[in-house]
Amino acid sequence: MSETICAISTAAGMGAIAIVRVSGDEAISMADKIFKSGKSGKLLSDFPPRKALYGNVLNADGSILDEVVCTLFSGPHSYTGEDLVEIACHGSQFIQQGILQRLLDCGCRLATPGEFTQRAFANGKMDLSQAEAVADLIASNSEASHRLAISQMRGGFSRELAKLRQSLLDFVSLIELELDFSEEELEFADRQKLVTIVDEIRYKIKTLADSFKFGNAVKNGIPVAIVGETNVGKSTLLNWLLNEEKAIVSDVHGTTRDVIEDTVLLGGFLFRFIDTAGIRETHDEVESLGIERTFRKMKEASIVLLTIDSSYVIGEIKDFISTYLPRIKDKQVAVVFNKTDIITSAKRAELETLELPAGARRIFISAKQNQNKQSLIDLLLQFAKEEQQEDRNVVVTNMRHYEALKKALDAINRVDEGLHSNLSGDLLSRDIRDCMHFLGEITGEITNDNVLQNIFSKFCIGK
Ligand SMILES: Nc1nc2c(ncn2[C@@H]2O[C@H](COP(=O)(O)OP(=O)(O)OP(=O)(O)O)[C@@H](O)[C@H]2O)c(=O)[nH]1
Ligand SMILES: [Mg+2]
Repeated sequence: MSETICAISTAAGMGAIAIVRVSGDEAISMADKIFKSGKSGKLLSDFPPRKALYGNVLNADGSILDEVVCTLFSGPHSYTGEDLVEIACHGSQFIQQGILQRLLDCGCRLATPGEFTQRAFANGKMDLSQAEAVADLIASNSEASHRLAISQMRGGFSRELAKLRQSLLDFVSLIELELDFSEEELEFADRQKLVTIVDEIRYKIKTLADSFKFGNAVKNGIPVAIVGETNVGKSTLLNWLLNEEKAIVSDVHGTTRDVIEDTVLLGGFLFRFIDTAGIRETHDEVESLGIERTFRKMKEASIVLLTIDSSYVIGEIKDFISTYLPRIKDKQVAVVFNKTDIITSAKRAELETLELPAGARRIFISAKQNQNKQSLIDLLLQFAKEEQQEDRNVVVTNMRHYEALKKALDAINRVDEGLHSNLSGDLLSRDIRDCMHFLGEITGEITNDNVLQNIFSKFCIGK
């Protein structure tokens, strides 16, 4: 017996139409208490399910609260797997609250965030990774994040995990069969064949785990670190890219002391621009901590904009580039010559011919005078396309899944080592079961209340 819950599923505030959802054993009988069909005055329960019915929601005294359309889905053929009623009413907040209050008076309870989806999970309508994808879909803000969320919600990732778990199960069965017959010293499993199977499984888990870098960039924005010496115009550049006065700009060296970041959608890609504390020698403790963060962000980024004040003397620019550029490994790098509005054409020619290490791109801008922005954006888009050209079937976008995959990978690595060192079957079997356990955590086959609460509390109410 499940408690019947209700919530407004549409966005808070006034809209043309709002939807109130009711789910649980008594959803239909409660709806019957407040809703009568338009002409005939029949009850919702008089009609077959999955039909939209026009009618009225009545106040306790029988007067009309609103004209609505009610849709009935009887369980298990509903989103939650339970009886579910959706009442589409006019979007006045007064009406929405009025309908909700009528339901509460009938004994319904307000749903907690994500409770409808949690019930869908509990009733086997979807696994946990699919439920999480529902939240991602609602939050998706670019073509790519939308594509990944849809694919995960439709079960692409779940199927991949189910295949892996099945291979592991077949594998562990063989080993455990051997254990049952250990007295007879039978070997059912050809060790060499097992090594091949483990290699395959390991490769697949690793591919999934590796896809997280890409998936995370799609969901949270491709991280672009803006780094350079103090006062070169990094914060000005950030504000310029975001079209917003996000960071404080001043001609005092060391203005930015902490990381400031925000996302913006450019040409269909979500970028996360990260402004950092300028690099210089300092005895200021807070500033030093800020500079440490600069290096950390630089390491974590996919793209680095090494920003230079073009008006500095050429020797200093060369020193800076040759000190810091080699430290930026495995990333897309652009040396951004800023403040081109205050340099001579001779200086510019010098900077244009300055030797840069292979792979680093060069671009001239004036963030303050709004010069050459489109070229910078084009360059960023080119980087983004290279970053995201991966054509994977399944991409991991969720940190929880990534953590579980890493643990599964450790476990399967132990199995591999075990096979090579002739580890006994019972120890092998334990590591394989560990690996299955971690994969099961992703889909929710293995879970606990804390994990569930943590996941669903981040949902919107009414979903
Ligand atoms: N002429 C000119 N001045 C600029 C340009 N970009 C930034 N500035 C100026 O340079 C000074 C420093 O700019 P910021 O954006 O605060 O520099 P920053 O690199 O963030 O400095 P820190 O946070 O101290 O590391 C400000 O006075 C800006 O107005 C530019 O393209 N041309
Ligand atoms: Mg700054």
